Amino acid sequence: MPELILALDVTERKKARAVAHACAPYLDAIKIGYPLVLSAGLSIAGELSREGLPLIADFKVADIPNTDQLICDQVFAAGFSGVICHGFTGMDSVKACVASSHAHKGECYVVAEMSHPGGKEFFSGGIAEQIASNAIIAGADGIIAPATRPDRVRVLRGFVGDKKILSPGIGAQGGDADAVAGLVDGIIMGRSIYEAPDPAAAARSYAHIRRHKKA
Ligand code: NUP
Repeated sequence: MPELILALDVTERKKARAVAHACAPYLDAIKIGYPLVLSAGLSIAGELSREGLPLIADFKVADIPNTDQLICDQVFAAGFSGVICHGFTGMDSVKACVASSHAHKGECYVVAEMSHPGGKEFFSGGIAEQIASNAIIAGADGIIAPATRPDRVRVLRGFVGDKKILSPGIGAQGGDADAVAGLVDGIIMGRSIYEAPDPAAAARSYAHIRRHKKA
């Protein structure tokens, strides 16, 4: 049953809190990243975590292992329950993110293939498959795979088994929620919820997705 994860990429603290609060009953998690944290400050994490939902830090951490560990330690100290890192940095870097995440009883997700058109330029020719396999060997809790390319999600599922696949790219990026709902564990959705005239109603309208059975 895929979870519905709100990508809260608004850049105004008050709006972020209002949207999170209004949508919370219809969500399974909230994901924030640079747009909100750089505008509102890291303390927004503590404020949003009061909604009682898992809070994922989409910082796409991509550095040497020591720096990765320092970054992830700060992420979890700030109140997040999960972090997204890149996988092209190599096994040692991913392992550092996983180690910090698990030391804090959090989760670590590795970007295997990105959802935008440019995501095919370098995450191609077997690279995404290799990143996905490495993520699993490194002990990650799952991968990020593109809802804009359900065929690729299907392929990557073969490399991650029962680990989670969280999938962005629905709506604003052209992906169709129903096309991937049966393939993934979580659907990440941003603009089609937070830019809607009534974000809570928009979030509620995806309730049927949360009932899909995984194929
Ligand atoms: O490959 C990725 N594609 C993607 O859109 C990896 C991501 N982490 N994201 C994020 O998902 C992106 O940064 C944004 O926060 C969210 C999608 O938002 P939207 O296109 O639904 O507004």
